[in-house]
Amino acid sequence: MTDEKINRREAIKKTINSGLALSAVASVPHWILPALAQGEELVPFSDMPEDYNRGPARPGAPHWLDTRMISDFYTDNMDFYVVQHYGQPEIDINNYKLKVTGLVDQEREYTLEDLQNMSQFDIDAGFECGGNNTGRFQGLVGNANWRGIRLRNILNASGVSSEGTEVVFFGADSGTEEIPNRDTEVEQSFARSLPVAEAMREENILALEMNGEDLPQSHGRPLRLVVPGYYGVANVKWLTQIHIQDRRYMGRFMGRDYVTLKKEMIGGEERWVENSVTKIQLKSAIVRVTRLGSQHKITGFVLTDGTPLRNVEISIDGGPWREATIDPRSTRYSWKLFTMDWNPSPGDHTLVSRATDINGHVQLTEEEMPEKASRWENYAQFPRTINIS
Ligand SMILES: Nc1nc2c(c(=O)[nH]1)N[C@H]1C(S)=C(S)[C@@H](COP(=O)(O)O)O[C@H]1N2
Ligand SMILES: [Mo]
Repeated sequence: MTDEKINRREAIKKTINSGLALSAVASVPHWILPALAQGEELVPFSDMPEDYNRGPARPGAPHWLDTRMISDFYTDNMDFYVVQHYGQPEIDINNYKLKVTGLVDQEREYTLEDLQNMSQFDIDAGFECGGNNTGRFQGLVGNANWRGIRLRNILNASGVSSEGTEVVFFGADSGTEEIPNRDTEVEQSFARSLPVAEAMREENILALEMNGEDLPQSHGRPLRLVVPGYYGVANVKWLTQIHIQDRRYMGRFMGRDYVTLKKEMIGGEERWVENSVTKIQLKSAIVRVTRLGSQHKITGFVLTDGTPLRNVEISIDGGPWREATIDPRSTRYSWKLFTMDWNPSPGDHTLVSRATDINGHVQLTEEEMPEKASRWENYAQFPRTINIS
């Protein structure tokens, strides 16, 4: 590992582990406080099973966060949620190649070393699975620093021809798909696509590193796409091929799965409309309450598609909305952690948060949400219940 890499990793680790040492310093703003400061206790939510415990991630298996443990700006690589639909492919790093094919002036192939020698940048991006929901207490979520190559540089190196409209990203993982009403099945790779204009956004990254370490196997080693501001499904892991074509890509994860089916008004007519899950919908959720003596603190996260946030507010027991404090480390595409101090009376309480963006869009309540038939994109306000003894 290069010195620069070690220094970056240490700097990121520091923000993850800085906990106890800092908590002793009174002048440190409370948002910096770690997992659990000395004498600080986690207060259980009454809407969670008493024995709820996610435990550590297991190699190869899906994983979600125990969101009560969210306290660090960067989610530890070992704890970041893990989702894949065809299992995790093992890639032989020595023979790894990324191919760029299709409607380009020059098809290309890159070895891992070629990619590592290209100019790098890094970006903070947080995202959730399009299927994240209240059942898992919003645990399919995480925030990390990604480092790698600008997707745009790779596309420009091949030169997208003028007929090219869609960029398809193929992973090394595949699975068999049964064909309905035909006695047959086919082997399909995991793949997603973006229109060329979206693919050219400067923030899109082909990530080689996550939080200062080589990309872990479970998060797409050695290379993954991250599209900041999009749901997790866009972020193709174990990336092996980028293909430019002149049609929409209709594979399973664009055309059948991760398709939101909801009612919309179309020119004055009520219609059911299907759309691929793409940009993150404005969302906040309260995930953690801690207590130091009688002083309580509420913590939550906000996700956006990159549209700046106006504020996030908390209402307690149906009372007035009060603005929470947003972690100043937040960036355009990171998650935004927020906190509020609270001096509760003993008894049962309901806590809920709502985010508002600069365009005045307010996170909706469950009742206000558009009528929806599919299970994707769960961004309604999430009321939590808690008993204070
Ligand atoms: N190659 C590949 N990439 C994939 C997937 C997959 O099944 N195969 N799943 C997607 C989905 S649905 C999500 S939510 C994210 C999860 O990324 P993570 O496991 O790094 O958190 O990966 C996306 N990228
Ligand atoms: Mo997902």
